[in-house]
Amino acid sequence: MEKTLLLIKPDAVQRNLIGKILSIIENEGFEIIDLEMENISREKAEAFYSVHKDRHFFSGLVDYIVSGKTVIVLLQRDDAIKYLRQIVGRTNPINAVNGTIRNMFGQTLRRNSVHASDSKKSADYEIQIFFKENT
Ligand code: 3AN
Repeated sequence: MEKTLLLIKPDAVQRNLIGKILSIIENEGFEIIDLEMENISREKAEAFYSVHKDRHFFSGLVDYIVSGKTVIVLLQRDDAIKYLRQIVGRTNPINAVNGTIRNMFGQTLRRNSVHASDSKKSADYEIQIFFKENT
């Protein structure tokens, strides 16, 4: 079994989509191992998105993720990382395939409702930011 991290971002939390998104995740065979809801601190957000620190969108991305509550979900499933990316869909909701989470709920490139770890290396890094005891 593989672990991965899902964030339900402020745009989705504000629109009462937590239940809908978690229900999709559970129906796709993921086990929710741990879950937290928090106002992510700027320090944690900058660490979380540190791979993007030199990109033009970095400060806007950090401002957005600290702007409201986020639900942080530790998931487990066979082939969890790749499978979650598949059901989440492309980064920009405009490009996300029909039926994917970002296609159904995403609003803009920034307000794209969820984050999913994109590799084993980033999953390990992202999980220890929020769930130290599970790594
Ligand atoms: P993904 O979340 O699909 O892995 P990344 O890691 O490339 O996508 O980007 C992380 C986040 O940064 C995205 N979810 C999106 O909100 C934001 N982002 C990515 N590219 C841009 C861009 N060109 N302009 C503004 N925001 C962006």
